Amino acid sequence: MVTLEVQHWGEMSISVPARPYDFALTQAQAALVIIDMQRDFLEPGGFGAALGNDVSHLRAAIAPIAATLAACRKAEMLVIHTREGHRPDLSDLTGAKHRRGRFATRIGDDGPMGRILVRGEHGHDIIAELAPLPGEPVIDKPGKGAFYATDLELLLRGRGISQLILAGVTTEVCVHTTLREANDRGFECIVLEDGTASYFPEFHKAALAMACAQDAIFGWVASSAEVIAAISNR
Ligand code: C5J
Repeated sequence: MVTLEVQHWGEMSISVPARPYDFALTQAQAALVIIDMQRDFLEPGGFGAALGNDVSHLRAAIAPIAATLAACRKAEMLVIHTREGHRPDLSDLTGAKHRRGRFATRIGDDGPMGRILVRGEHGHDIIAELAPLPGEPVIDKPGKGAFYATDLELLLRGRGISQLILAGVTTEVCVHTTLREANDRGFECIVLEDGTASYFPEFHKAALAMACAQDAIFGWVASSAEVIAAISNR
């Protein structure tokens, strides 16, 4: 007997040129996760600046992320945004995180964009260029990893997602922590090399190299153009 298997285009895998080898992207099972593209990290006067960083380094990732976001929305893929930050009473901020560092300004203090890294403040929100659309989940996370103390995993599993396209900032901190958390949970991850950024260009480079070392120990790395081409040329 001959059986015909009819597959929806989204269930077929598309080969994305990537490091260390091509990534088989199954669109129906993939989500774009944009990590912490918040004013507090990308604009002067926020958390990133309070830690002594030059925030301008992160802005190069905006255009590649915006292009990937547009392609994923067009393909009707799940898009998830995350924000690092805390409750106004700081009850979800550990003492260790609060005390860390020797700078005068800390999480919860007043800054030019409101209280630093506090939910509901102007600085805590996502930059206008990448603003979530109604219906796109926004995950508020108190830690560096997007899985820690959030409902991200529940949400992904509920929608049958097994592959993540990771973008955002910073490459070696919140993106990498999320990559590692996702990998241990069985998700296949592809990190956008130009859709992630660090205050330290050398850390960005090293973090990407670590992500895909040892034949994809944590996952794959690809340019936004390669991912967009794969999604768009279905
Ligand atoms: C940092 C983040 N760098 N989103 N947070 O503190 O990477």
